[in-house]
Amino acid sequence: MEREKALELVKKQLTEHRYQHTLGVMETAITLAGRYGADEKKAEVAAIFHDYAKFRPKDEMKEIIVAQRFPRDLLEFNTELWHAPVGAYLVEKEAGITDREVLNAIRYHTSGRANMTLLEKVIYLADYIEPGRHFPGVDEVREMAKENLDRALIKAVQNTILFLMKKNQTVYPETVFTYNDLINKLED
Ligand code: DGI
Ligand code: FE
Ligand code: FE
Repeated sequence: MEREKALELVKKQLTEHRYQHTLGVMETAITLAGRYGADEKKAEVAAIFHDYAKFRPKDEMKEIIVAQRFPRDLLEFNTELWHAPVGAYLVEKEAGITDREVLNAIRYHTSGRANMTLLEKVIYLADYIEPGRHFPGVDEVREMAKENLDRALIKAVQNTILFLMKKNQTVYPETVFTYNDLINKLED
């Protein structure tokens, strides 16, 4: 899909702030894709649509999770996790995106998963380090992302888990699987 058409579709779904975040993720994802050899066009489309479902009503998201047989344990964890798999579903249904790699990059952009593809890593990391993000540790990950995609990704996942723990929040198992898998594969 053309960039302008995709942006037009997604703008209607988002607040202005979230739309600006989306533009940042798009630019960052294209840069990372170029740097690490992922498909830049797929990175662009996945980035544009990654938060498509962010503002859907919770009851609508819940219905989709049940009807589509997404992992039921999602319902027991932070509702913030829901927009990723629900987004992948709605982007296919409403925007006509059928590319599985793009849809999976959207689906796993919040938790990650074991055995992430290059495109999934690019989108996860771009979401974390886009220029509009301001939180402790983000600059360190930005620097790491210039050198080593996996190391930067590990740092981002670690920071996310630590952030959740400090706030006494639960950590979704898939997020822990992501972390363990990346550590196990790390070559030093
Ligand atoms: O949608 P964004 O804000 O751009 O970023 P995101 O899709 O990475 O969502 C981040 C939110 O999801 C943040 O509020 C923390 C939450 N989150 C991420 N991983 C986990 C999580 N919440 C729980 N409970 N468990 C997780 O593993
Ligand atoms: Fe998100
Ligand atoms: Fe996002």
